[in-house]
Amino acid sequence: MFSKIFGKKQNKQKTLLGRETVLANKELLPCHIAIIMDGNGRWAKKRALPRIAGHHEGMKVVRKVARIADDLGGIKVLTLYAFSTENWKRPKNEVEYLMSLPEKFLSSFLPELMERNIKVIMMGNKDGLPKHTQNVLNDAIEKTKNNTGLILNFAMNYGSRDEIVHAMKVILTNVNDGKLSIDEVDEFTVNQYLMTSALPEPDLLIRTSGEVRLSNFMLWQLAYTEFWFTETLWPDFDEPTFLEAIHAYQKRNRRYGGLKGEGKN
Ligand code: V07
Repeated sequence: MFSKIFGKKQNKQKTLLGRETVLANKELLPCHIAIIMDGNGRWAKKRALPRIAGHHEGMKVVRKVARIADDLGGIKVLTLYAFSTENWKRPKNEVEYLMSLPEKFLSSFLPELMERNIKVIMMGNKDGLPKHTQNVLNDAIEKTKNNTGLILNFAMNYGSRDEIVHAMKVILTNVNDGKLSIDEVDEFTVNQYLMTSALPEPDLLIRTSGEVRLSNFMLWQLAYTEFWFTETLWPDFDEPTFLEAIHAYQKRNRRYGGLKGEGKN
C-alpha cells in the first residue's frame, strides 16, 4: 500500500539512528510532536493474542517515547492520540480495558513523571469518560500542574470536528451575548477557543502502522505540520524509529506557504 503512494521501497539497509544524530541539530528539534498510535490490535493478532494485549504493549511504548522525548530536551509538547470519539464503537470489553489504561500507566509512572518534571494534560471530552478514568486523569493533572518540563498531552475521547463544533458554539454564544464582535473573529480568535489554545501547533505528526489518514485528529492544528508515516506497528515503535522520524523532520525545509530557502532573493 505504501508503494502506491511513495513508490517502490528501495532495498537499502537502514542504519539505526542514535540520539547524537538528532542532537547534532538541536535547534531543529520539533517543539511539538503529535502521534497517532495505530496498530496495537494488528500487533496482537499477528501473535494470536487478544487485542487488549496489544494495547497493554502499546502503553509500555508510550512510557518509552515519553522518556526519549524528555531526555532529548528541546521537545516541549508530546501529544498522543489515546482514545478517539469513534473508539466507543469497539467491543465493550475492549473499551473497558482501554479505560483502565490511564490508571495502569499512572499508578506505576506518576513518580517518574514527577522526577522528570513532566506535566500531564489532556484534551477531549472528559465528561464522557467513566468516572474512575476521570478521577485518575484529574489526579495526575493536579499533581503535575506545577511541573515545568515536557508537556504530555493525552487526547482522550477526542475528535477534531467535535472540538471545532464546540468552539463555534462558544464563539456564537459570545457574539450573541455581545462579548465578542463578528469582526474580531479571525484565525487567532478561533485558535483561542480550541482545546490546544495554550499549546504551540504540532511541528511533526507521526502515524504508525501504515495508515495514511488523519482520522479526525487535530484538523485545524495540523495545517502546517510535517507528516511522517511508518509501517511499524505502535507496539514495535522503538527509539531508532522515533529518532528516524525526528531526523526526517530536521532534513525538511518548512515553508509555511512562503518560499523560505527556495532561492528567493
Ligand atoms: C492507551 C496505549 C497506547 C496505544 C494506543 C491505545 C491504547 C497510555 C494512556 C494514558 C492516557 C492518559 C493518561 C495516562 C496514560 C492510554 C488509553 C489508551 C485510553 F493520563 N496509553 N493509553 N490511554 N493505549
